[in-house]
Amino acid sequence: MASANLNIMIKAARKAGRSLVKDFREVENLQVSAKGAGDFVSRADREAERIIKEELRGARPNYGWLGEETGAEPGEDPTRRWLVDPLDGTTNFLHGLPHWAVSIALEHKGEIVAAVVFDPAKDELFTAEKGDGAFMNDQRLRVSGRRNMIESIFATGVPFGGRGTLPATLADLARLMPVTAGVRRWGAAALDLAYVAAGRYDGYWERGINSWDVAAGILLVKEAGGFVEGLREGESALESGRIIAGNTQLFAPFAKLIRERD
Ligand code: LIP
Repeated sequence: MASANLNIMIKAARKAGRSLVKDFREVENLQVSAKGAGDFVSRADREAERIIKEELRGARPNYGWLGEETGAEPGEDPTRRWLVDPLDGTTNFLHGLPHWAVSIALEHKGEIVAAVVFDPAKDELFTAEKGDGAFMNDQRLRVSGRRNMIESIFATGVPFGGRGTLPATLADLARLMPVTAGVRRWGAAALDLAYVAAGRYDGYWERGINSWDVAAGILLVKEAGGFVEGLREGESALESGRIIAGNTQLFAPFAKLIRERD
């Protein structure tokens, strides 16, 4: 039985999703004009965040806010905060690739307690509340049961545009590729984590990620029986910008391999 807060989050995600689907159809027509699509997607992103903010702050005006497009705003209640990425997978959206999501998380006293990751293109709604499990379209989620790295696939984000984390990520890939069934780089961290929770990926890691990208996905993985940590033991995956997530059996060997460099 979803709580009132989770129902508010689902309503906001679906309303923003309807707006984004309409804009996504337009983007596909804009592929020919190099500049036009970029500006159009920025407007789509901001409109989605406006919709979500209106819904969430209308229902819970005293909660704090952190959104990718509008930044941080403290609330009268210092213990609760929304973390929102209105369009995770922006570059996919820009290029007409149907792999992007709305990500909404509720944080209470520094811990994520409710999560929604909505993929309108595939009509997959991932939800979780602390202690109540993780679901996709009301189907209970469990992380995969794979025990052997060589049978497992992992997701990550490969830095682009001169980001300083590229050498470390390439070194990760050089260590990981020979001992796994492969790596996927699909460009949306929220969905990468949702897919770990759903058992589609066996693990995910990324260096240089924003809290709003992963906040909801972190709870999905934990509520589906997986593990999530920062890149260094004891480091916060939410605040450090570096994350490792995996299923129950593989998290330890996977994290050990990624941490070899650090
Ligand atoms: C994206 C992340 C992805 C990362 C991209 C980008 P955005 O978020 O979800 O995992 O590799 O560089 O940061 O910018 O689409 O919200």
